[in-house]
Amino acid sequence: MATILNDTSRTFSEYLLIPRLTRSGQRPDLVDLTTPLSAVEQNQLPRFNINIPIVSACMQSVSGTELSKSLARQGGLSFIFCSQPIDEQVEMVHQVKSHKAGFVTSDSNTTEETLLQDVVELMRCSGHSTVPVTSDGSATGVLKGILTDRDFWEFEDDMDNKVKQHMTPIDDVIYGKDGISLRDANELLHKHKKDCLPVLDKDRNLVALVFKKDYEDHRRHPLELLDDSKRLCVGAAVNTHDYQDRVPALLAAGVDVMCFDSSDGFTEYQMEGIKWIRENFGNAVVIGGGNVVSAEGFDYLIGDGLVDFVKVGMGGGSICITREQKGIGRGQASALMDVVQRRGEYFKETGSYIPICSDGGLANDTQMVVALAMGADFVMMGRYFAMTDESPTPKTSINGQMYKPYWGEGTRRAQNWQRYSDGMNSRQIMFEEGVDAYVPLVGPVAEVLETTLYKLRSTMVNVGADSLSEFREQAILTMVSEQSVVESGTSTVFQFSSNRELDNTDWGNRN
Ligand code: RVP
Repeated sequence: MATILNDTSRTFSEYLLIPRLTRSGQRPDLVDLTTPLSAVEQNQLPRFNINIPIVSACMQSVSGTELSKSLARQGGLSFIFCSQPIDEQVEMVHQVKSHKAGFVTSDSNTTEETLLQDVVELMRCSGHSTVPVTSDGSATGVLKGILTDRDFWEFEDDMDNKVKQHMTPIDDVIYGKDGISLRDANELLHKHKKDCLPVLDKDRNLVALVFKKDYEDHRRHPLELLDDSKRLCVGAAVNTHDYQDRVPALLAAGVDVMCFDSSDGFTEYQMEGIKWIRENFGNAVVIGGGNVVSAEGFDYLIGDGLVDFVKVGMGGGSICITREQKGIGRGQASALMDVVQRRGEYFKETGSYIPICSDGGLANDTQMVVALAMGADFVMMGRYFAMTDESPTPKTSINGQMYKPYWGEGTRRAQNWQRYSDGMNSRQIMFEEGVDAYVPLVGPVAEVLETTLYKLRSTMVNVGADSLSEFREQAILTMVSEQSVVESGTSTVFQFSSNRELDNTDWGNRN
C-alpha cells in the first residue's frame, strides 16, 4: 500500500511571523541581505554570494539580458533560460558579462583617415559617443586621439572630413598608465573634468577605457553583484539533454553560476549531469540542482556534497499546472520545511551547509518574507520579474491596461525551440504543464525591488535579526486560521481608493 503522509500540504499564506525583541540601534537600512549560493564548508567562506536573496527564474519570458543586468545591479542574479539553442544562450551571457563597469575594452574604434560620416554611422549603430582613434582602428592599437560626438556638428561640418581633423590628438588626451587602479582612474577623471579615460601601455597601445558614468552608476548601486573583474554576474540554466555541450560553452562565456532547470530533479539523469560537471570541471564551478520537494529528494541530489544549492518546488508556480495535470507536487511551505529540516541534519552530520532556494508560487512580498524565515536562503521568482519593464517580452495594451506576456517553460510555446535546434530531438508534447498568460506591467525592476526589500528588512528588524541567517534562527511562525486572515485585513472602515492600488509591489491579485 502507498505511504500516506499525515501532514497537509501547506502554503506560505497559512503562516505569520511572531515579533521578537528589536534591539536599540537595529534599523532596516542596516540589515545585511547577503546570502550564499554555494555550499559552505565549516569555517570557510562561500565561493559565491549574492547581495539580496532574490534570483529570477530560468524562463524565456523572464530572464533575458536586460533583466539580468538590472537585477545584478540591484545585487540579485538571473538564470538565463536554457530553452534555446546553446549559441543564443551563450550570446546572452556574453552580453551581460561584457556590460563591464570599470575597465572596458573599447567596442567602437576608428582610424585617423576614416571619414566623419562613417564614424557617425558607427556611433549610431553602437550607441557609443566616445570613439578611440587608433593606428589600425582596433581596440588595442596605438592611441592617436579621441573623437566624441561633441567634436563635430553632424549638420554643420563636412561629413567628408577625416577623423584627424576633429579628434583630440593624443598629446592633449589625459590618460592612465596600464596597471592603474580603478580608484586612481576615477580620480583622474574627476581632477581633469573628463567623461572618459583611456588606459595605455608603455608603447601607448590602448588597453581599456574608464567612464565617469560607470563610476556614478556604481555609486547608485552599492549592492551591485560584480565578479573579480568588475563585470556583472549572471547565472544560466542547463538541462539533462545537452549539458556536455552547453556547460563548457557557458563556462567559456564567463557564466558565474549554473543550475539544472527541471520540474523534477529527483532523477538519475540529473545526477549523471551533476557528476559529469564535477568530473570535468571540478569543485570550483557553482552548480545548483533541483527541483525537489522532499528530504528524500534533497538527500539524493546532494550525494556526497555534489551540488552547491538545491532548488525546492513543484507545481506552485503561477503559470504551472503540473499538479492539476499529473497529480504530483507539494504545497510550497511543506516542501520547503521538509527540505530545510533535512538540510539542518545534514549540516550537523557533515559540517557542510547547503543553501536552499524556494522556487515558484510566491504571490506577494509577505510570502517571500515567510519563505526566507522558514529557511530558504534565497527565492526564485518568475511572475514578479515578468511584470517588470526589463523582462524580455513586449508591453501590450489590453482594455486600456498595460500587460506583458508570461508563459511557463512547460508550455508548447516554450518547448517549440527544440524543433529548430540541431542535435536535439524534438520531443512531442502530449500535454502542457504550464499556461500562456499575461501579467500587469509594474515598472522598472529597481523600483519594485526597493519596496519589496524594504518590507523584508523591516520585518527582519521586527524579529530582531541583522542578517538572513539570524532571521532564520530567530523566526517563530504560527499558522493562521481563516478568521485570523479576515482579521488581518481592515474592518469596518471605508476605503474609497485602495492603498494597494497605489502600491506597485502588489503583485496582481493572487493572495
Ligand atoms: P512564479 O514565480 O510563481 O511565476 O513561478 C516561477 C517558477 O515556476 C519557475 O521558476 C519554475 O520553477 C516554475 N515553472 C516554470 N514554467 C513552469 C511550467 O510551465 N509549468 N513552471
